[in-house]
Amino acid sequence: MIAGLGAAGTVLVHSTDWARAAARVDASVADRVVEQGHFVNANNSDFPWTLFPAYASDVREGQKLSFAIADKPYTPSSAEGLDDYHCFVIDPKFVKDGMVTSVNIAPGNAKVVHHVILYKIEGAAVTAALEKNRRSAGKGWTCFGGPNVGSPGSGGNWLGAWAPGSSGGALPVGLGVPVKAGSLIVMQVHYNLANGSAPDLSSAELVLAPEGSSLKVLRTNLLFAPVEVPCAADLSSPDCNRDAVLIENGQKFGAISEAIPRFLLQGCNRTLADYANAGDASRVSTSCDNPVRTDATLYSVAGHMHLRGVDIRLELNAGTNAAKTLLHIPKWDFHWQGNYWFKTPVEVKKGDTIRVSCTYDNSTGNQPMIGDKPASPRYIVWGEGTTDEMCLGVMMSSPK
Ligand SMILES: [Cu+2]
Repeated sequence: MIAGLGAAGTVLVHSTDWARAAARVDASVADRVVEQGHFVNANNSDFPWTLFPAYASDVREGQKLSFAIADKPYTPSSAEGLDDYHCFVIDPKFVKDGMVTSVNIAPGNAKVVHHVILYKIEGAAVTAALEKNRRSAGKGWTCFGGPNVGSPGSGGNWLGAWAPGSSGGALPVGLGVPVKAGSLIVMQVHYNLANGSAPDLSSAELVLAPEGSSLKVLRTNLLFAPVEVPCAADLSSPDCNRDAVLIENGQKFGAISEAIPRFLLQGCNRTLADYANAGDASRVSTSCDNPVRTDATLYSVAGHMHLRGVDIRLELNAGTNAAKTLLHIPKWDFHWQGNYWFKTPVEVKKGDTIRVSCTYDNSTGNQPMIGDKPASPRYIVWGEGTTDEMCLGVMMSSPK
């Protein structure tokens, strides 16, 4: 049995709902811009982004598909640590190939839901996902990093995502995320239990383009940089030992979590020596030039770090005369992970680079709260836990 299929049917999208959503989102984002002065572009001149949902006026009539993680709430738990990543399988019953033009994800319980990612499961991965679901009696499975059913990485299998600050909704006019007949959707929910557990019933709503629409393909790209953030130089607890942290993460999140920090250093031409002199650890920076592999049009950018991140930047062709800042959030807030849609989409070419740069504050006075106590300082590597860190850029683009 496949858990989680909610009511699916043909209904029209009502533009009044969208207008309300747009007003609410615009107001809240605008407030934060004023309060925090978050956004700076390369020349401090024109505000390069428009605020989501930029395309809400373009409400297309199509088929709406609604589903939830399951038919009853799921209560997260974690044998080790504070994070439960759970993958739920949904059969959307796609009988034909199609294009998704709107993705709305509704986190069920804000106390515990830290992100939701919808993955497209196609081809051989369908069998693997059904088998994992069967073995869990339809309850889904623990899934750090992704569904782990052999589907491609780097964002190619993303259908949509929600994280604090996301607003979701209609995609830009003329674009859609392709879905295949017979494919499944895995809904990965990251539950953080730093404030205890609580039942959740997250859900999502997709709009499919009417048959015969000719839309360009929109896809998600992920950009990475290594995360190597030592403790302040005057600390020497076991938690501040990188090797010990890697072993602990391996036990919590599987062997791949020990390998990822090494892959990131190699892929970005870095060594640990680049991160050796952290001082009081209040400003530890990292960056990586990610190659653009195909000519494409960029439509949106987003940044992702966890609780110790303070600054994130995405820059096209950094260090050249043609350098262009795509996104800069100089006062990072975990609740600011939404997509920023370019007013004018940005053209990129094969051979260009996109540098993702992150800065963290791992000083003793800036440790995240676990319940009512601050966490003890530790060496931070790339990891799935809320108290680990990531340095991730998320873009939506259309290949030429
Ligand atoms: Cu993360």
